[in-house]
Amino acid sequence: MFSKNKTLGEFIIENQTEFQYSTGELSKLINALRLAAKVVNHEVNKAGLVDILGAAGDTNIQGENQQKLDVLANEKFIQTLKNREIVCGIASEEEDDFISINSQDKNHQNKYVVLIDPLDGSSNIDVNVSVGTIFSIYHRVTPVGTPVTLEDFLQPGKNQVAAGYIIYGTSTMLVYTTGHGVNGFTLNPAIGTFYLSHPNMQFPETGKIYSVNEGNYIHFPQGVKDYIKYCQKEEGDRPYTSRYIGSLVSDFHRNMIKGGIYMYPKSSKAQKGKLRLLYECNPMAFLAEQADGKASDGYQRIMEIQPTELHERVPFFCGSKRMVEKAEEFMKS
Ligand code: AHM
Ligand code: MG
Repeated sequence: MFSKNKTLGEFIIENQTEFQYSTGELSKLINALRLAAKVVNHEVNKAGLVDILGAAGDTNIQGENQQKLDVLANEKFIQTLKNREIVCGIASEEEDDFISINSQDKNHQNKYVVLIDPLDGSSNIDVNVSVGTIFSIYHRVTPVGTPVTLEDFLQPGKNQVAAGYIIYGTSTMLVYTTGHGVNGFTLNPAIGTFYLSHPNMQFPETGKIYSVNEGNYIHFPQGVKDYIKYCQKEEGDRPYTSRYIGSLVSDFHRNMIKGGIYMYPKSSKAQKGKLRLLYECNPMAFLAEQADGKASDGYQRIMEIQPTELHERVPFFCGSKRMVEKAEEFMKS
């Protein structure tokens, strides 16, 4: 189908030279994520066929009911990264604490930590709606060869060396950036290979889609209410259209292709919003900026925020540059 297109494997090798001091470690790490993505994709796709649906009974640190596939995806990504001994630490939205790898081994030279939301939007699985995996990669700040510490994970998003997502949609795609633009690869399931199908992805400068859970409207800050009314007003290129899947990766992916804004503001019910800075907002913000878009908490750049805890939440406005700027204008007034 995409026989003329580059495979993800080929693309990774070709672009390895982008990193001046690269030892190939980051390439290997992205390869490991690609492998885990294929395994999880297989599981997600058969979710409708086997008795794997429903809550696993556990609740994660945020007090949410974990679905079986969350647990499974979490295991697959962590296992793959551990087995390949490719990172020195992992933090997952589904784990209370970070995981230190090979911390006893003083010869362990791995430099990178991975933060991951193994299966975001998992409440959509039972109804056959797209879900995604989000990942974020940082260079550790503590010395190589020592056990990782919390400090290695609590870095502002601007320190990310790579970030991406896998969308398990009508087709499965892996979209990622290493700080040199955003590229999207589509999985050909027949042969299990990702092909470069969306080179150099970019948000249109503005768009006509706004994505927000309007069920929370009365609880939103006045700035958000006013911006929503602005989106709905008949004037110029408005009214915009409302599209909300409730699956961040899917809403982001659509808006990046078509032009739009995604918002998860704070509300009187949730003072810091819902989305997690480290596992969801920072990686999406890095992708957005690399794709000519913008990501903000309503007032400042997401990637400037200094995290203070692993599972910190933050209000999130992300998408086409001009639309996010407009939303910020309303927030400020
Ligand atoms: P999750 O990490 O528990 O899956 O929650 C994150 C998801 C996002 O994918 C989505 O955009 C948002 O939660 C939807 O939340 P809501 O149902 O409150 O609109
Ligand atoms: Mg999530």
